[in-house]
Parts: sequence; structure tokens; C-alpha cells
Amino acid sequence: MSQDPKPDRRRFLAGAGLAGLGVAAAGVSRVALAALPEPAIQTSAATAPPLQPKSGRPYNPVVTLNGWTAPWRMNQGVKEFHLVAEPVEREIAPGMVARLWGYNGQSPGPTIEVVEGDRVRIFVTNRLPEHTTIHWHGQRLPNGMDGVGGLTQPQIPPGKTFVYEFVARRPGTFMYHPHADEMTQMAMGMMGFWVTHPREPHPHIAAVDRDFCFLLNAFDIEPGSYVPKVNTMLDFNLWTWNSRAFPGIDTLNVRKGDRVRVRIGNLTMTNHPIHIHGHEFEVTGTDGGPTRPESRWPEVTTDIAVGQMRQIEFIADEEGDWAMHCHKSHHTMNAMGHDVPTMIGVDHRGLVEQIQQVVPDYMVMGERGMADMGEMEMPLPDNTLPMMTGQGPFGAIEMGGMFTTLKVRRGQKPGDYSDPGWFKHPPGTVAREWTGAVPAPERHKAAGAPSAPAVEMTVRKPGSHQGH
Ligand SMILES: [Cu+2]
Repeated sequence: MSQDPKPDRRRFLAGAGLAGLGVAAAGVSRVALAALPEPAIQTSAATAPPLQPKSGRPYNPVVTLNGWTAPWRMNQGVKEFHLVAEPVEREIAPGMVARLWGYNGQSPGPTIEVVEGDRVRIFVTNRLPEHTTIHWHGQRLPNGMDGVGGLTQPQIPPGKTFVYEFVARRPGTFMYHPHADEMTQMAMGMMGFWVTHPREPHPHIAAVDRDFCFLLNAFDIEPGSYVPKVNTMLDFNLWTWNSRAFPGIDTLNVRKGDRVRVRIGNLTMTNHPIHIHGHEFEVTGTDGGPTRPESRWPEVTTDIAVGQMRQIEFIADEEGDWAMHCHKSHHTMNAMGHDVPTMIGVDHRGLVEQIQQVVPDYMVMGERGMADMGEMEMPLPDNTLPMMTGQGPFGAIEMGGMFTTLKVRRGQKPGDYSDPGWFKHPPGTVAREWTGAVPAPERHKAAGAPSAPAVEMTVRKPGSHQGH
């Protein structure tokens, strides 16, 4: 993990404000007072360590998976942020870079963390080729600050800076995204996370040891290209957490016994059942705020619908490397041609390489199923991720997309978010091959057959499938 916010040298002067701020305190230049907060720019897709608050009310900061928290400045009691909407380059996973739109150098933009009751002022500079706005999803605020272009404000033209200002009235988990040419701008990756921490201990908000957050998003980027197709409605080929796909998503590294909170927001166009192995969790918060304790129940998968936020919490009391993923299996794969025929039972050795010389993104299922694809190094077009990939301590993990690992370790120090490596299983606790006798199944004897004939399958599934 490394935090690498490079302060941008470019300064923005509020021209109209210069005269009005003439009554500066001695020793503070008028220019300094009039200048907007310098926008911090992030160039790295690594998970930044939590940003401990140096000013304003204290709180326990979150960790944004493959993201970071925006720094702020206090200006006469107001927390000031500066977001710059601009084209960015985002590494989706090692081996693939996407040309997206985002904020302050990355997609998603930085997480904004404030405390209940804070007055927040956000300068938004538009460096996109078209107008934009920011909608503060889920917040209680004056109607004119809601960021719906045409309805509650004029859109922010290219090159201009607008100011939003409101009090963060209720604690909880929020998101921000444009409400201007929304389909295009969200398909291009414009979004960010917002956390409002409680001002004082809240009966429905537990103190936690680790507090993670990320957004669910999705892109349709043709193999070999860099820019998302913005008109795709459902058939995306890159299912991402904070614009990262497995094996590019960082692991959630926790100490055994930690109370862990994970905040997830969904800005894709479909639902995602998020599943954690080895532990039960409770949904402790939704879009509307913290849930009442008597309304909670234990579960291992929670569905997060479009535009929703969920806060889940659990005690990480089982050591190991636990899978954490979307349970739609098409969402744990990377760019796949959706119109590939099923080829189980068909011998097509050597054919793929030949066809790919003519049709670069041609892919087929393996003849014995899909698992072959997790192991073999298929010839791929440039800037494309393998459909199923990742190496674990026991071989190919055969995943992509919305998949990562929750790593629970006894020895993980409080505040240490670094990757502890693979889990070392105690002797005798790993599934192993049975080497004793294997009796024939009873049902074959009952039917009078000595053994069942080997099943030969030749399947061809025509047509493309939409809507997953
Ligand atoms: Cu999903």
C-alpha cells in the first residue's frame, strides 16, 4: 500500500472573490485566502492507508479499497474540498489500463469523509469536454445543492468551477456521481464514495477496528481497446470494485477478532449478491442510515440493488484466506465474448490460435469445461485481461471481476493493512485426495448394470445471452 497524492501545481483563483476577501487577517495574503483549496491528485491505484484527520472533529477513518480519501482544509469552520472532473487513466488490473473519466486523477474519485454536523464546501472544477454536475446521493441537503442538471442547477460548463455547500446532517454511507449526461458519465467511471461519521457515540453505530469501503461499477471495453462503450445497458464485460477487477482488487487484511465493517455502494446497472466465506455478517446500515439492532439478522450473502448502499459488519474470528465475491458467476470473470458457443466435448485444439489471427477477440470455452482457461496462457489481444486468472498457493484461482480475499490473521497488527501473504494451513486441515478404496455407487447394482457407461457430451448452445 502506498499513498501517492501528488499536489497539483495548478492553482485556481476565484476571480470574483478576490475583492470581497480584502479584509484578510494580518500575515495572510489575500491571494492565499481567495485561492481554492489545491486539488490533490492521485496517480496510483493502490489502497491508500486511512487518512487520519488532522483538523476538524475526530473520527475513525475508513480504508477505500484501491482508493484514497480526499484531503481538505478548514476555512473558518467549513471543511473545504476540491474535486476536479477530468479524463483519467485507470489500471483495471496489471496488464490493462482504461481511459476513463473520473475525479482528481482516478476513477472512482477520492472518498470524502466528514463528521455529522460538519458544514462542507466542495469546489467542483470541470475539465471534461462536456458539462457535468455532482449529485450527493442519499444526503439531506438544500434542494439547490442536489446536483441534478437542469432541475436544481445549471450544468457546470467545461472549464468552469461551481461550489456546493451543505451541512452533513445524518451519519452514514453515501455516494456521489454526475446527474448530467448520466449514462455516458457513469459508464466512463465518474463516481465516488462519501462517509459521514457520527458526531458522538450512536446507539446503532458500533465502534469497529477496520472500516472498508468500495463502489461496485462496470465497464464495457472491447478486448484490445481502452475506452468504454457508453451505450451498453446490461452486457458489460468488466465487473469491477472501485474500477478494479481480480486480480487487481486488493485483499481485505484484518486481525483475528477484529470487528470489521464493509461499506458497499452499487453504481452498476444490475444487482450484485455480495458473499463472504467463513463468517456470518449483519447489515448494519442501508441507504437510509444505520439499521435498528432488532431489525438485523445473520447472513452470508447480501444483495445490493442498483443505486443502493449496504454496510455489513462481522467479527473476523476465523483465520484463513476467505473468498469474498459477487455470487453471479458471470461477474467473477473478465472480458469474455458473450456469444461464444459452449464447446464442451468438442475437440478444437489449435483452432483458437488460428482464428485469433483473423478475429483478435475470438474465444471459446474449453473442451472439458472452462477450467482450462484458468491455467493456459491464451494468446490475448493487447490491453486485455484473461477471462479467468490469478494464481493461489494451490494453483490457478480461475476468477476475474468482482472477486477478492478476506485475509484473517492472528499476527496482523492493529492498523496494519499490508498483505500478510498466503495463509499457512495447520497440518491436516486442507482437503486432500482420498487414497483408499472407492466402492461403486449402490444405484448401479440395483439397476443390474455392472458399471455406468461414460457419458459423452456434445453441447452447442446457439445465440448470445443478454441481461446478466
Ligand atoms: Cu455481480
